[in-house]
Parts: sequence; structure tokens; C-alpha cells
Amino acid sequence: MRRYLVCSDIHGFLENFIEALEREQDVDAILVAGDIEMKTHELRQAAGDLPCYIVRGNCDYYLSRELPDELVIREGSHRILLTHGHLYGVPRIAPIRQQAKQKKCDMIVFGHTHQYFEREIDGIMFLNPGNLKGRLEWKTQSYMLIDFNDDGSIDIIKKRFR
Ligand SMILES: [Mn+2]
Repeated sequence: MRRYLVCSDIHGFLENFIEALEREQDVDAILVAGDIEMKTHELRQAAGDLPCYIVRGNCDYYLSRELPDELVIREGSHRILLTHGHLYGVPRIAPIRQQAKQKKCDMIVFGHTHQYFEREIDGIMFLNPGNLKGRLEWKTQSYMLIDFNDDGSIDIIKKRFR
């Protein structure tokens, strides 16, 4: 089994990202679906040796040379489209689904809405981990774990951060 830690919309709250990582010890890779609002190297430094895939959100306009708008990540038989979602008008389903089909992806990880979401639609798994923005009292943050099992199945685990 390989476990991914998936988060989005950190909006400068590096300490929340670090804390989520500290809580999850058995992680093999990290996906960040944009709106980091910090320097890319700060995030990468916090991720340490773990593979860390980051895409750019609408609030990361100043990182256009460092971060791509989207990535396709292969894990076993799965192909994951990682993109913030604003370019496809999320939470609208159709445009981002079209892109996933074009890229032959069976999973989409996006953010932007700050709302946790997991649903299989038309054979594609739509996943939004919610947001890691804000301080203790906000109590709206979440992230997600994806377990890629050896038999090819996946398990999605919602993690409330506060
Ligand atoms: Mn956004």
C-alpha cells in the first residue's frame, strides 16, 4: 500500500501543513492542489525527502515560473489529474471532467472551493481535500489521505484538521 497526503488552499499557513505532516507518519507522497500563498521552497523544505507535487492556484499568480497549472501523476494503474480547479470553473463538473478524460485520468484532485468533496462521477473519482487555511479557532480545515492498495483499489480517508 502507498499512502498520499492530499491538501489544498493553505493560503500561507505553513504551520498547518507542517502539523498535518507531523500527524501522518506513514506517507509516501504529498499532493498540494494550489493556493499555497508562500514561497514554493518553504513548502518543499517542510515536505523533506517526500515527493511533493504542487500546482498553482489563482492566488499563486506570482509563482508562474515555479509551479505548473496542472500535473498528471501516475500511481500504479491510476492516473491523477492534479489542478487547482479555477481554470475549469469548479465546482462545475463538466469542464474538469473533460480535461481528465483527455488526459486519461481516473482521478481528479482539485481545491479552490475550500469544501471537502469526494464522489465518483462517470468513472472518475473527484477529490477535494478542503482547505488548510486559518488558525485554531476557525475549525473548518481538513485534508485527505488516499491509500493505493496493492490490489489496485483505493481508500479515501477524510481527516478533520480542527
Ligand atoms: Mn483558489
